[in-house]
Amino acid sequence: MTAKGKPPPPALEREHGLHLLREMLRIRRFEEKCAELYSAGKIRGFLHLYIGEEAVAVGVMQALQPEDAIVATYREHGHALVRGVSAASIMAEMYGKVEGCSRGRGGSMHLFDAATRFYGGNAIVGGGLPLAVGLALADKMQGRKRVTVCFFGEGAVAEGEFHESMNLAALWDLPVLFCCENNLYAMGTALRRSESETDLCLKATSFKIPAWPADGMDVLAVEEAAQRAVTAVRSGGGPYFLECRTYRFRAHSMFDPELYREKQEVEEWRKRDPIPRLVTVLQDQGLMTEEDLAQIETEIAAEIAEAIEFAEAGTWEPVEELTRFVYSEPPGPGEPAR
Ligand SMILES: Cc1ncc(C[n+]2csc(CCOP(=O)(O)OP(=O)(O)O)c2C)c(N)n1
Ligand SMILES: [Mg+2]
Repeated sequence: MTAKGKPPPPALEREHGLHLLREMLRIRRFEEKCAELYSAGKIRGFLHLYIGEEAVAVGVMQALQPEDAIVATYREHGHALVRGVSAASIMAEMYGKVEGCSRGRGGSMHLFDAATRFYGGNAIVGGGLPLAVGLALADKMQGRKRVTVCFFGEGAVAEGEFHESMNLAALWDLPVLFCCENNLYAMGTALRRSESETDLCLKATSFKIPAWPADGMDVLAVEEAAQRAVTAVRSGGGPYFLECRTYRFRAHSMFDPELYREKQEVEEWRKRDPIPRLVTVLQDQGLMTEEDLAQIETEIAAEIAEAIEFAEAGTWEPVEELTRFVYSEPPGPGEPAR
């Protein structure tokens, strides 16, 4: 037991530590490349980077099983990558090619992959919360022991959907983990300028939902908190709220001049970058060498290069197909009416 009476965290194993580092680096390098491709006009539309926040998606995802479901926001490239949606199909989606995970129709904000139960990619602030509650309700009604994790920014707490979703999840004891990625800003609006109560865990407990904060810049802390939360939800404890305190190092999107925060503040948070932080832990514990790190970087560079090649070689949807999936199609000969 530690001085505070908490059991010490389990020792970090080399393979697991390297896995966490690889996943965070995959997101970082993938998105750095996306920013370049955006400037080159290869990726168009909106692009919201997760750089700085990687520890949250990577840490939480460790606690999930393949049968669990994920709902995320428009800042979701990292969540999709870690969940197992291929870098190639994500890149093709960003390019708008048919080979993309949403047939090139969604772009950066609408990644979707039924096979990994990755239910978006939602562009509407707060829009994912009722979807997650619906998924969890279906599981509960059908007696399945699955968990739905809903990632959303702290900006969503200003939306009615947040309050409605929290209320129903608590009232109906639904197996949903609300994971709030509190990066302090909703576009250019600081949390303290828009909310009278800035302690988000207090908001959750007002719905009788257990709530805990976690250091969102420390992947090990997030993983530990997520394991605790998911275990509680899976064992029938109803919903749970995890507030991951984090920071985005880049602008809100590619169109943001960042006039609402001081450069000094960004520099302070950069000192807590989750990637060098884990590198230090792994090196201090003798779990990783410089060669390991170089090898991980080489593998990631190859994965991204292949993803770009795949997207470049992809096909544009023919104009005559553009109205497909917009209206329901009449049943074919012998098919039942839809
Ligand atoms: C209902 C709705 N209102 C406004 C917007 C415009 N908008 C896009 S992102 C954003 C900020 C959301 O901030 P937050 O939830 O904290 O997520 P973050 O971008 O920080 O990850 C806003 C207001 C929107 N997409 N949906
Ligand atoms: Mg935010």
